[in-house]
Amino acid sequence: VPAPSAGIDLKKGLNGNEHQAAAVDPDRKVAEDYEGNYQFAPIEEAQVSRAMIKRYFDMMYDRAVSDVVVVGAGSAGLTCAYHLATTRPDLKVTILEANVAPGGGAWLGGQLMTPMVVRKPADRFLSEIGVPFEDEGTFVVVKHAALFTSTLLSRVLAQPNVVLFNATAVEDLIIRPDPVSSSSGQRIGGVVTNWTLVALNHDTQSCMDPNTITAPVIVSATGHDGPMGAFSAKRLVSAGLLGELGNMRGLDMQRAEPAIVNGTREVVPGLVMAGMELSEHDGANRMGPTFGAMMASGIKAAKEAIRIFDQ
Ligand code: AHZ
Repeated sequence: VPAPSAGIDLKKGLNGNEHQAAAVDPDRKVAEDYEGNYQFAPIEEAQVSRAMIKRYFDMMYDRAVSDVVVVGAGSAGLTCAYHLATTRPDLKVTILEANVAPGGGAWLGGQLMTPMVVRKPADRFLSEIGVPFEDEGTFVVVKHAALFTSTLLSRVLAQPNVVLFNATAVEDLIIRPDPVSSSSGQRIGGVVTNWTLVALNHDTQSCMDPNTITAPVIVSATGHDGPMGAFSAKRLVSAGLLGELGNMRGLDMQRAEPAIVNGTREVVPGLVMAGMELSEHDGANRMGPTFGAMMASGIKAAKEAIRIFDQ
């Protein structure tokens, strides 16, 4: 760390990286001076715009064809993406999250309280990603759910094969005929996307067409029913691929957690369902504020996705 008021050689940049110097006048020195003369390297507005636009649209161009799309960046979706991306660095893992803030319901524990409870053996995942906890015997407690979510999110985003598009809603599924390999005669071949702010305004504007991402495997982890939740489960019903929703049952921690993990599977060819969305699909109990099943379901969904991809 340079001393306050030390001149910083822009040939090397703030971190000593040669590449930073290329963008600025190599002979200009700027001061990291907290005594009243802090200066920044020069920049033009268009450089800022182009720095974002180019990268964002390059990512969109590249991920229009992905290997696995994870819909929903809650605790189940993010765990799935982490396991997928770290186990298979060769796969293009694309996460779509309707909200601006990824994390779903995992920023807080129960009733807006901060500690997060995780039943064993799912504590192993906390250790894997480096989240500390207090051991209570059969379960562990993370001091703040946000410590889990922010750590997991940072680990996921650090993987070079992961791209996250947040503020982007899945509006529909790509459903193709597949009479050969599918007993239903159809398989899911991708997702239909739109900016969430557009998706929320379909009732107020004339048709605003969406975009698509194709992939051989989609993992849907959109949570239980709500303004956007249980998206794929509900779409499967309206598309005739599922008779009716099972509907989430009452709270029973003992039954709910294993039911969600063991039920995590390819529900329709090409579509794996994980997390609490499954409670709506299968009619499983809810578990309330205990998060181990979300992690284990995410890991199982990743294993399923890899199995399908490798078929
Ligand atoms: O914004 C949603 C959230 O971040 C996102 N999502 C929903 N529909 C979407 C769509 N396109 C893109 N159409 C969409 N994103 O999906 C995320 C779901 O996260 P979540 O935390 O709601 O679900 P989860 O299954 O990962 O975790 C559930 C946590 C719960 S709920 C519960 C109970 O009610 O008893 N208990 C637990 C542990």
